[in-house]
Amino acid sequence: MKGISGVLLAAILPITAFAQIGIGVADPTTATIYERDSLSSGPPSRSFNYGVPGWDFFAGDWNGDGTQTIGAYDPSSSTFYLRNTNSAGLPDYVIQFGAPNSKPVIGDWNGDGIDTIGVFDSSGTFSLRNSNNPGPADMTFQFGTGSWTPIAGDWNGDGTDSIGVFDPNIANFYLRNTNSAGPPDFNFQFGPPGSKPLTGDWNSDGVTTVGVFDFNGNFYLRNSNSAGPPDIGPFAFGTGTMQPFSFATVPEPATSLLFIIGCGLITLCVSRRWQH
Ligand SMILES: [Ca+2]
Ligand SMILES: [Ca+2]
Ligand SMILES: [Ca+2]
Repeated sequence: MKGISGVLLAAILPITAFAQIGIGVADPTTATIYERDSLSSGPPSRSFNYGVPGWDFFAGDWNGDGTQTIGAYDPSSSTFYLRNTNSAGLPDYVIQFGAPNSKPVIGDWNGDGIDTIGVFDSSGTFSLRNSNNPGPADMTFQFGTGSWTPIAGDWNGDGTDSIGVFDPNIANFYLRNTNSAGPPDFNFQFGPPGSKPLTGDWNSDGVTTVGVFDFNGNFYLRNSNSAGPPDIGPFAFGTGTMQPFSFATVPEPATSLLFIIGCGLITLCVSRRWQH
C-alpha cells in the first residue's frame, strides 16, 4: 500500500500545486466587477455587482482555501468588506481598520495562507494586520510617499508577502522583501506613465511580479521584477477608468481529480482490509 500511496501522492502533488491566475477590473462608478480566467483579451468569465460606487476593489484569499475572492474598501470610513466567493452578495467580513482616506493593501504578511488587510496612509505609512477582524496593526512602518499606490506580493518567493509602492507619474516600482522601513530591494520602471499597478504570479513559479493597466484599458504583465518589455500583453480588458486586480484560483479539474483519486485510495484500502 505504501508504494501505491507514494506513487499516487507524487502524481497528485504537482497537479494541486498548480494554481490558475486570472485578471479582473472593477468599474468604480457602478461597483461592477468583471473577471476573466485567463491572461488575455476576451469576454469576462463572470461579472457581478459588489459594494458601492466610489469604493476600492481587489481580491484575496480571506479563508485560506486557495482561491482569491472579491474584497472592497470604503475610504470614507476606512472599512473593508470581504467576501469568500466571486459573486454578488453580502460580505463575510466587515472590518474597520486604519485612518479614513487611506489606500487598501492586501497580503499574506505571516505566510499562513490567508490574505489579510492593510492600509497605506497619506504620510506614506503602512499599517498591516495578520487577521481579518478588528484590532490594532501588527506592523506599522513608513515606506514611500503617500501619494503613491501601495502594492504587495511575494517578491522573493519565500512564502510571505511584503509591500511595495508604485509612482504612477513615472511608472516606477519600489519593492521591499520585508515589512519594515528601509530601502527598496527592487527599484525599476515598467509600463506607461499614468498606469495603475497590479501584481500576480503570472507564470506560477511562486514569485509575485508586477503588471500595469494603462489609460486605454490594456494590461502589461512581466514575469520578473525588473525593467523590460512585458512577457504577457499588452492585451485589452475593461476600460482605462476601471481598477485592475489579479486573482489566483485552484482549478476545478484538479479538485475533481483529487476527489476521484482520494475515493479510489479509500476503496483500495477498504478492499485490502477485507482481503486480510
Ligand atoms: Ca496571513
Ligand atoms: Ca516574500
Ligand atoms: Ca511568477
